[in-house]
Amino acid sequence: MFLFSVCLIFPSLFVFVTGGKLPEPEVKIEVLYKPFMCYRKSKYGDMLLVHHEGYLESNGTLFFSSREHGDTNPVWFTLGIREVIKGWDKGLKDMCAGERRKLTVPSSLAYGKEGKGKIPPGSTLIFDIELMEIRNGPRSHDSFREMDLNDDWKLCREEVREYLRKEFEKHGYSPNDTNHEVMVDDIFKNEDEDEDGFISAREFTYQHDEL
Ligand SMILES: [Ca+2]
Ligand SMILES: [Ca+2]
Repeated sequence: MFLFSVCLIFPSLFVFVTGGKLPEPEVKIEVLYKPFMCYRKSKYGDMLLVHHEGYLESNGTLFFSSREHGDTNPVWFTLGIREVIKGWDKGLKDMCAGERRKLTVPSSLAYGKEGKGKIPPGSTLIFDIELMEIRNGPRSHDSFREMDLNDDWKLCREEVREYLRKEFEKHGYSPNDTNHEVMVDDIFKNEDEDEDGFISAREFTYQHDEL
């Protein structure tokens, strides 16, 4: 299959010229409990283990509880890579293990106009979330964000090539090494699991081989 991965690396210039982005709606964060001791706070790229309940703001219906079957089924996810709804990525930063928060998430940062399952279209959601544990993510979120030059949450060949060029330059090698193309091929063969011609944040974060 021929994969045509077009990639505009610098669209931010265009955004600037056309007057900038509209402000994104915010998540309302209320801290329900904060432990006295806090050794580390959650940051993008960390893996978080949480218990949570989700309610519809409109009528208070509980649509999900990880404690439905006792305390045995908390959920792991990686913060900041859109593995979960945007409202969680925004609302669970700088949180201590043991902390409990109430998040009020507008639909545009949750399931939007379509809704999902028990969640009707356009629903504002309320979550009661307890952070049980924080672990280091397998790969740095920061390095992904650094490589993703056009901020579209996926890496195209041009971005990976640019990254290699900079890395080689940093270590004093020729920036025009033709081996780079072979390396880019190899990287995509290993990392682009769904073979769509891009390395998504998810594919990047869960890979084991270092770039
Ligand atoms: Ca990109
Ligand atoms: Ca992919």
